Amino acid sequence: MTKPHLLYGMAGSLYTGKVRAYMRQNHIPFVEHKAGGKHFTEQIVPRVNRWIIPVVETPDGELVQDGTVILDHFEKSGASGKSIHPKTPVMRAVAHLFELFGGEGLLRPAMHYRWNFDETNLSFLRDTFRDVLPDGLGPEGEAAAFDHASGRMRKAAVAFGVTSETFATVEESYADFLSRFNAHLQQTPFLLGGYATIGDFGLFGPLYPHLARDPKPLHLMQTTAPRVFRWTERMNMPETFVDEEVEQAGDELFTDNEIPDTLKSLMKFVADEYLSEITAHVKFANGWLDENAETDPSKMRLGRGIGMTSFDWRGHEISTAVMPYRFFLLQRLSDWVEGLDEAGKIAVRALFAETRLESILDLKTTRRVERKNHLEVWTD
Ligand SMILES: N[C@@H](CCC(=O)N[C@@H](CS)C(=O)NCC(=O)O)C(=O)O
Repeated sequence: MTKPHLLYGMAGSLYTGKVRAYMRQNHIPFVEHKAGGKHFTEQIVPRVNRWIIPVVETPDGELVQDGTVILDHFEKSGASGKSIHPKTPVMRAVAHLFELFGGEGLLRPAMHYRWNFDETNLSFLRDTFRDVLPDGLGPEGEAAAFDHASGRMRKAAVAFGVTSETFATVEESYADFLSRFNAHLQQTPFLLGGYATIGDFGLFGPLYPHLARDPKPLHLMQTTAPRVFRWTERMNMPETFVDEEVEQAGDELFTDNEIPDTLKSLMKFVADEYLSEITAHVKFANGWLDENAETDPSKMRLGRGIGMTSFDWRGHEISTAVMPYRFFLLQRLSDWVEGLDEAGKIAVRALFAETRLESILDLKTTRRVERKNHLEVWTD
C-alpha cells in the first residue's frame, strides 16, 4: 500500500483548512497530525525554519510548507483532474485575485469573530487549541499555554486592524460579504463555476476553519448565509455533490465574456475592502526597500511583517502589519496578466476597471518576494 502524506496542522487553522480541503477533494490519502506533538516540534520545525502550519510531509520525506505552495506542489503532479488554475485569461486573473483576497483580506472578520466573543467561543477554542499545545501539560499547564497562544492571536487581530473602534464596521462589512457571496452561490456551486479553483481555496481559509467552525460566526453564517455554509461543506468533502438546480450552469467554469453580475459584485467588495490596504502595503514596502537598499537581500531576515502602516479603511484610519507574503500572492496575479497577449490584457483590464480594481494590476514592489528554505525572501 502506498504510504500516505502527512499533514501537520490544526482543525481551527485557516491555512490548514485550505490544504485539507484540497487533499480531500482530490482523494490524496493523508494522515493529519496535530502540530503540538513532539515529532512536529523537534523534527519538523527545525526543517521549516519556524513554527508554522500547515506543513505536508510527502511519502518520501520531503517537507512542503505554505498553503499555496502545497497546492502548487500537488497541481504539478496533476492531482486535480480539472486544474484548480483556470486556463482562460480573465478567469485565471479573477482566481488569483481571490487567492490573495481570500487568504489575506478576510482576516479582520476571521479574527474578530474568533477572539472577541469569549462568552460564546472560549470553551470551544480552549479545546480546539489543544491541537497546537505540547502533549502532557496537564490541566494547569494547558490553561497557561492556551493563555499564551491566544494572547498572541489577540495581538495579531489588532495588527490586522480589529480594534474596539472598528468592531462594528468589521461586522457590517462581513455581513455585506456574506450576503453577496450567498447571492452568487444561488447560481453556481463554486466561485468561478462548476468546480473549485484557487479562488475557492483562498476563500475557504477564513470561511471554514474560523467562520464556519467557531460557534459565534458559525451561527451567523448558518442563519444569514446558508448557501455559503453549504459551500463550506461542499468544499470540504471528497464526494461530488450534485445540486441540479444550482448546477444547471454545467460543470465548467464561466467563460471570460460571461461574468455573472454576482461575481462582479464580489469583486467590487474586494475593491472596497482591500484595495486601500494592499496599495498602502506596497507603498510602505517600497519605502522600506529604499531605506534598506544597501543591504544584501539574501541577508534580510524578513519574519512575518516588516512594519505597520496606516490607511483609510471604510472611513477609519487603521494601521495593519505589512507582510511580504502578500506580495508573493499579488505577484501571481500581476505575473499572469503580464504574460498575456494584448487581447487577454485588455479583457482582464476591462473587468478589473468595471469593478474598480484596475489599479491592483499595477501594484508592484521594487524587489520580488520569493520563497526559499520555506521562508519569504526578497530577490532582485
Ligand atoms: N502563508 C502561510 C501562513 C500560515 C500561517 O500563518 N499559519 C498560522 C496558523 S493558521 C500559523 O502557523 N501561525 C503561527 C504563528 O504565526 O506563530 C501559509 O499559507 O501556509
